[in-house]
Amino acid sequence: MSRKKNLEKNLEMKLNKSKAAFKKAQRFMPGGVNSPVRAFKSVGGTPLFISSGKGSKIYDIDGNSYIDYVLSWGPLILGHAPRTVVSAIKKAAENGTSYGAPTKLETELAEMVIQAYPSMEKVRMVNSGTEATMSAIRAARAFTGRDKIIKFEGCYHGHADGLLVKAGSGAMTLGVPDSPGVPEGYALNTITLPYNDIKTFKSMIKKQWKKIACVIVEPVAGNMGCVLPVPGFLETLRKETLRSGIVLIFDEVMTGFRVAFGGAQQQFKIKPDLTCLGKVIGGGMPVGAYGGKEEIMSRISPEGPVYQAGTLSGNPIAMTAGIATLKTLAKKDTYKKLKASGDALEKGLKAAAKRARVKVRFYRAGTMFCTYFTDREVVDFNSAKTADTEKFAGYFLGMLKRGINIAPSQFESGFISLAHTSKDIDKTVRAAYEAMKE
Ligand code: KE4
Repeated sequence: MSRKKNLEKNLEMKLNKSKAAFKKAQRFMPGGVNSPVRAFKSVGGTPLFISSGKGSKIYDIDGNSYIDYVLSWGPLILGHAPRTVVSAIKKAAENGTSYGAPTKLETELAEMVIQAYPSMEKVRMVNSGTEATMSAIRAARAFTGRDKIIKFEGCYHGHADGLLVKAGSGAMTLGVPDSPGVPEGYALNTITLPYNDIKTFKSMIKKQWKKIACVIVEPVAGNMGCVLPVPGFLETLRKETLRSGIVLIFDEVMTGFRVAFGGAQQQFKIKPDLTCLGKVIGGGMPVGAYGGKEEIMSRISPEGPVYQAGTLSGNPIAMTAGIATLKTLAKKDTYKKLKASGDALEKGLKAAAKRARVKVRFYRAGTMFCTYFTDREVVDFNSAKTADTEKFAGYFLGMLKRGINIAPSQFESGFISLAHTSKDIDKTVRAAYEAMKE
């Protein structure tokens, strides 16, 4: 039996109710989940069915509790069920959940986002990061009249067809579909390059710039674990796109309000033409947003001809949750506190690995991080894939049985919230040492 299976077998945890719930869920939903990563496929075991969350903790239906570093994949930077957000949602719900007509709440959140992201002169609210990136790409194609896009291997921008494309083997790195159901034609317009590879990027621009509408990038990559941009990478993207009239899109769905209040663009002082946001700006409710230069955004319907719409876009409950969240984040010392927690966790986890004599590489950008089980420097998808996923699965299960919930995949980022206490972090570091030693 594989290590993973073995570990799962002797997980001294009561998971009977989650097991039964998962069995039933699989009868009605593909894989029993509404988003693949939740099914624990890459780590084995039964996915936890959650009954509630409060602060830094989540509770499963078997009564087990966990300090949570998934935080709904990023949105819950204030922790679970923060009082201010929950009470604001309750109050707003009394007035109705959606009108399909303008409300002042949308303007309020839009103004808060634009204040935090000065590169965004105009913004459109949508319901997910996927909608944000697919709409931003459409806006870039309309603005430039060009069809091709450049993305980077290991970056994930949601599941729109043209983005489920991997690097083709061809010298032109023309895309090939990365999922059944994506037509060849879509893939051919997507060029996928290695992340952080400045040379390859520059030569591609030289060859193809006339056909390229936009470059879309995670300014800190959070979907192959956590990979930082090497010095000069983002600056080169900005310089080359500016020179060739290509739209630079920063996908800050994950980094927004996480790497810093003003996102990676504030941290790295780069001004993109368009920015995509999500996760944190909905405070746990479904919100995405895209925006940027007025000359691009003014072409979006109904101001311009580029069509994009959404029944629940900007709905009052989601706007209320986002406004309450950003108001708390805008308070003095919030990011000082978040940084202190991040520093403590990083220091503790590195020390735990050293004491357990396990080779790991730990990367962090603000409140997002990743522990890779490899001794190789991780700078792109290929180096991320040198991580030992079996070792990671053992670590994941070892943390779970010690009451720590981390992302169930080596190629995901972890997140810290304002609700995580130093006690939580001490317990996490102790558990990590024991799980790694195991
Ligand atoms: P959504 O459509 O899932 O709201 O956003 C897509 C998206 C776009 N851009 C970036 C940088 C993202 O990280 C995401 C979504 N992130 C994943 C986490 N790896 C969401 C978790 C999931 O798919 O269940």
